[in-house]
This record gives sequence, C-alpha cells and structure tokens, in this order.
Amino acid sequence: MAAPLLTSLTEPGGDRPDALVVAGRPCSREDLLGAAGAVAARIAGAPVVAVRATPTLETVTAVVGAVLAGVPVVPVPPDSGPAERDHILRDSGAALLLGGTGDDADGPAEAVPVDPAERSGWSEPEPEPDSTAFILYTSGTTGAPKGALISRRAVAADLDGLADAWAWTAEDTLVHGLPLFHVHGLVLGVLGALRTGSRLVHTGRPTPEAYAAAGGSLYFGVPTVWGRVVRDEAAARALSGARLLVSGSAPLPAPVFRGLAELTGQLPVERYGMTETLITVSTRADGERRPGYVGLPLPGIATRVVAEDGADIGELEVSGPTLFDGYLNRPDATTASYAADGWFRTGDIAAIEPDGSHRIVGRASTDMIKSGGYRIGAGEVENALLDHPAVSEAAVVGAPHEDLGQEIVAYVVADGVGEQDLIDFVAGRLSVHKRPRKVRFLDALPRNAMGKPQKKLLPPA
Ligand code: MCA
Ligand code: AMP
Repeated sequence: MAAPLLTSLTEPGGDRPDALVVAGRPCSREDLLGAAGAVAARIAGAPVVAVRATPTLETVTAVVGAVLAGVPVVPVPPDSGPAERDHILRDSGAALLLGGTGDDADGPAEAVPVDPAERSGWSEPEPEPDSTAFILYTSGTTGAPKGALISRRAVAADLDGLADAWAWTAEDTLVHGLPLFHVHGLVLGVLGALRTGSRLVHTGRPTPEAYAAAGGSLYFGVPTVWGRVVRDEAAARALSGARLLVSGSAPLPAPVFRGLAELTGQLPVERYGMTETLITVSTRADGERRPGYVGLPLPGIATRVVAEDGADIGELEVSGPTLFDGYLNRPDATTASYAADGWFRTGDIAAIEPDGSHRIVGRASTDMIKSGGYRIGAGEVENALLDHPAVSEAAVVGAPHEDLGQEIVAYVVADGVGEQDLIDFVAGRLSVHKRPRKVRFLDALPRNAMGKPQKKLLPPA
C-alpha cells in the first residue's frame, strides 16, 4: 500500500478544532478527513474530477477527498467564463464537477455536492506514487491552456523539499489567501500544510489586513501581495512576529524586499518554480537572503543555464523528481518543452552565481505575461479578443505595472466597440484576471515584410 500523501491527516491530535481556518470557517483534521471521506466515496472510480476552486472549505474538502480516492483533480478557476471553463472540462475529460452549482455555470459537467459537515470513513489504499494527482491548466504563449499532469510523487517530493528548505514543521501556522487553482495556493498552500501538519489559515483574499490579523509564523504571497503589505505600514509591522515571509510566482521587486525588511524586521525568502516543475529553487530559511536572488535548488533538483557562446546568462533548464509528466493530449507541446537530453526548458532566463545562488532575469518569450503572479499567454487573450465580431486584429503584451508587475495591454483594430466593452468581453469568456487592463485602438498592427505582427513596434501603452 502506498504511503498517504497528506500524512498529517491520520496522525494523533487531529481533534484541534481550528487546525484549518478557511475564509473564517474553522475545521479540525478529523472533521476534514470525515468530510473528505464522503467525497471520496462519491467519486471513487471516476477517471478524473473537476473542482470549482473557490477559496472555501468546500474546495479544500473536495481536493482532499479526491486525493484520498486517488482521482486526479482538475481545479477550475471559479470566475472562468464559458470558453475557458468548457475547454478545461472537455480537454481533461472531467464529467463531474465538485462544488458545482447545478446550473449553467457548470458547463458540460455534472455537479457533485461537497458538504464539510458530512462524516464518512474511508479506508481504501492510496494509489501508487506515479499516478496523477492533479491536472493543472496553464497558459502557453499561444492557444488555449494546457493541462500539466502532476504526479503524487512530484507533489510529495516538492513538499518535502520545501519543508527541508524552510524548516517547515507542525509547529508552524501557515497563512495565505492565494487562489486554490494553482500550484502556489493549492499544492503548497493547502497540501503543504496537510503534509507537514502545520496549521493553515486561508484568508479568503490575500489582503494586507487579513494577513496582519492572522497571527501566523509562515506567510506565502505573490509580489503584488507583498507590495500591498509594504504600502500598508500597520499591516506590515504586524507581521514582525512571523518566522518566515515567502514570496514567489513572479519576481519580487527590490524596493518591496527592502520595504518588508524595514517594516517587519525580516528579510523575505524568495523561491522560484513553475506549474510544470513545481518549486525547484528556493532561498533556505538558514541561508543568505538577497534581493533579486531565488536561492539554491531543492534537494534532488538539478539546474543548468544554457547560454550561447559562453555567456553566463541563458535559459534555465531543470531536472528532478518534481517535474510533471507532460501535457494532457499534447505530445507535441510536451516534446517541445524538453531539451534533447531530457532536461525541462523553463523558458526563463537566469544566471547561477559561483556560490550556486540563482537569479531570474527575465523570460525568453514576451508572449508569456505575469500579472499579479498569474501566468497569462498573450495568444489566449488575442484569440478571445478576435472572437468579438467588431475586432479584426489583436496584439497583447505585458506592460510594466507598479502593483501587478505587468499589466495586460491589448492593441486592437476594431470598429464600433469601446475599451470597457472589450475588457468585459474577455473577462466574461476567460478568467477575470486574463482581461486586458487597457485597450488601445490602432488603424493597423505594425507588421514585418512577412506580415507577422511586430510587437516591439507597438506604441507605448
Ligand atoms: C474586475 N472584476 C471584474 C472585472 N473587473 N469582474 C468582471 N468583469 C470585469 N471586467 C472583479 C473581479 O472578479 C474581482 O472580484 C475583483 O474585480 C478584483 O479582481 P482583480 O482586479 O483581478 O484583482 P486584483 O487586485 O488585480 O488581484 C490581485 C491579486 C491577484 C489578489 C494579487 O492577482 C492574485 O490573487 N494573484 C495570485 C496569483 C497566483 O496565485 N499565482 C500562482 C500561480 P472579486 O473581488 O469578487 O473576486 S502558480 C505559480 O506561479 C508557480 C508555481 C509559483 O512559482 O508559484
Ligand atoms: P506558473 O506556471 O503560473 O506557475 O508560472 C511560472 C513562471 O512564474 C515561471 O516560469 C517564472 O517566469 C515565474 N516565476 C515564478 N517564481 C518566480 C520568481 N521567484 N522570480 C521570478 N519569476 C518567477
């Protein structure tokens, strides 16, 4: 029988009533296990199950139930419009939607109820480590999001590596308010707590006030969240009792690093990863913390920089036990993401210092945008804009933005439609965070002699 993934669920002391607090609702580990057991019984044998991933105790219960039952989980962003939701459901083959609403919002899936108040025993063995735990949809530079297959082995290896790097134990209280449909908030932020046995306070939304009020020892945030914390001095000062402030998902600007240091008395810890690789590089709790550096490879991870002509900056490639098992239904894209000798090509440009510390300096493709820590492919937003009958051409870029890191700016050739209409159109078809924040109207897109749009010739946003 394979070892349980969420080790702490069956350990002694599971009756602490506030072991988890999700958006204000407390739950013990015993009660979570009972409610998740009921979910497991309901979905056992399904090839795959989707979860409407609201930031709630229902989502935590649903995901834990699927992990117990060994059914691969496909989180669906709760605000995703029909185009994105239906793509995720159809491509993954998920016929069941845990936490579905039972109406049109479920798309082609059948709603399966999730009730955190239910109790049911579940004693079936967990599946083998090589089986798929999650199918996580993530944007490429073009086309619709691809489903990254994440094994139970990869999740376990990553969480154990992070526990080692951060000295993360059952003594900690983890606090964050990140979305529950990505690696950061779901895999690290929920499964991490349930594997290490730390308490978990999920604040619903990642606001500075909620972080300040939660009294945690370990905090997770994307740089946008940390920037907002720094701008809220009282909230920042309230975090001075924490043990570790961790930033990831996008580059942490040096002024935010320094602001946190000044206001909390703590140097933040930065770590780096991707949906496809999970977290591969991190500053250690007992290591040096420098702005702009993401630290050392986790145990078992190897990294290399592939640079042209002896340069010391180039594309970062990684290998190790936390890597994904390919993109579902996309053997072409899977093959393209690996170098000939089997290393995964991250698409990030990095440098490795002589002491082994990693610095992420940019992305190989300008068509991959990071806004508020969300990864957004320019092509997906362009396709959504082109679905509007008034739009004939579209080019989408990420422009530097103080709060979000990058903001999505769309350049369109269109007739008879306004900026807000197009913003709302994209927000209604895809996830809301994929909407352009600005739309600029042009007579024509700049193109080269081959007719290919030249994004670097677009006017400033
Ligand atoms: C605004 N809203 C709209 C519209 N405009 N709704 C419909 N139509 C519109 N046109 C609503 C939204 O639904 C939302 O409502 C509210 O306005 C605010 O949304 P938004 O403007 O998007 O919020 P924000 O302030 O921009 O969000 C900042 C944020 C967010 C909270 C930091 O970006 C965030 O949660 N980021 C985390 C991303 C993350 O976890 N990435 C990890 C990827 P309502 O209030 O009702 O919701 S994993 C990863 O990267 C790797 C593995 C790693 O390294 O971690
Ligand atoms: P996602 O697949 O949403 O998980 O996004 C992965 C991407 O986020 C990586 O390829 C990087 O471009 C970016 N990223 C994650 N963590 C960091 C970090 N600490 N510094 C810079 N970029 C990061």
